[in-house]
Amino acid sequence: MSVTPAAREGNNAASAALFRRACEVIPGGVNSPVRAFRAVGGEPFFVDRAAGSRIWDVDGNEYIDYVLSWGPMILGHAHPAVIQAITEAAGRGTSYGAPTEAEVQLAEAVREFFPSMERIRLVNSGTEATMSAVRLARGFTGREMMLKFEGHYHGHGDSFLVKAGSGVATLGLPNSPGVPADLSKLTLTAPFNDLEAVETAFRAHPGKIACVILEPVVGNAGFLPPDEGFLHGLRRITEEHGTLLIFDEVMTGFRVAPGGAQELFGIRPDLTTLGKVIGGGLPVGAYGGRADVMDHVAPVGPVYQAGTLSGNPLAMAAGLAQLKILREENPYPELQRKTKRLVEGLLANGAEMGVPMCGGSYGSMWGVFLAAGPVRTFEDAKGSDVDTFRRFFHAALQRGVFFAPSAFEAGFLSTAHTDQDVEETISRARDALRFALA
Ligand code: HOZ
Repeated sequence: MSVTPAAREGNNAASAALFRRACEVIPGGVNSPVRAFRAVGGEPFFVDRAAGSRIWDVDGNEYIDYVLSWGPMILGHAHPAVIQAITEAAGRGTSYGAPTEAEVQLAEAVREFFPSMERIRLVNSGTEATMSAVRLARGFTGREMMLKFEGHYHGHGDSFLVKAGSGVATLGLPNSPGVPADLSKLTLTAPFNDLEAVETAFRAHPGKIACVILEPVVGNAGFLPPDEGFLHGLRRITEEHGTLLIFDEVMTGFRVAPGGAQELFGIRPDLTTLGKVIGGGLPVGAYGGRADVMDHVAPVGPVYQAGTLSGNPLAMAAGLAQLKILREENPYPELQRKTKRLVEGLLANGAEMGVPMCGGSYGSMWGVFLAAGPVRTFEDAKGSDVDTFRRFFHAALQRGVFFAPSAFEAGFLSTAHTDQDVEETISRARDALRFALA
């Protein structure tokens, strides 16, 4: 694999030393595979601190951050109101294992943004949310199969590790050992944006499919928007077959629009999963939806799901503080304007240098591919120029811009990113692209 030398060349000794230590005690030196930079080569930097639109590594290098903890930091890093809320909550104790008002408040706040989530169960991660939603769909319908889309990533639950996106795609692991074959057989897949393939799956398995789950705007295979009519088509097909439609809005929630993709495209899914933004950077997930379905969850119903740290008071405080600001300040038009400008600038760089590039954004979620496009499916995404992307990624990092370390991940923008940050990024990215092509 040809990549540029390790990023921050000449000034990465502390990160390199930490990575060597980490590799001795942590598999691959990281606690989540994409962080290891395997898709782009070289070694990850280790973070010292972050504030606003910036993140600093332990060698003192500063980056404009478009990863933003993979989405949660919509107000930027270390927003004072969020930090204050966490600090105050911590002073009252860090976990109780008994209900609190803050859990009710967060569930109510989420429902204001997502009216389809009539009842909500709070969990600790997006993975927990999706696993629980699928179990619920199976319990509610009495059916065992589920349908997902190629390149979509719904966390690392067993049933989802079939043709998954994100790190699974990045590392070229189509499926994961350790997932029982009998379970994988229950996961059907279809290409994204292909309603005919979905119809075919339903014809082949009549009365057997409990749910269709998808990222309505994909972030884990790069940024892939749905074709016009695709989501409405899924809604129609699932209704016809008595199958639950699950929108995994862990990435899109509060990002593509305040009320996620369901608001943007005007669809009411049966169940929704959330994470990231609702925790303000602390570990939180949620699943929710139709009351008659959610009332099958224990203790009301028989579908079991539980968690010692679910509804953790620190996470509730962080999430509430963040959602309060989103509701009161409505930063969405500004976020959208800046994100559009960023993508437009990156694409203009490509055009200037004759590099085939395409991309887009909704709200503050965005992505570009080194491909002429259109990129509509995971197969299309895999056809993009990943080698040039690797060199571009490192060249950008060396110029102080942190893009996602994989061609198959979406980017984000926060309210802390200024117009100047965006223009600076476009200009540094122009230099980085020139270097990557040289
Ligand atoms: N699954 C995340 C990207 N879509 C990566 C999370 C992480 O590595 O922190």
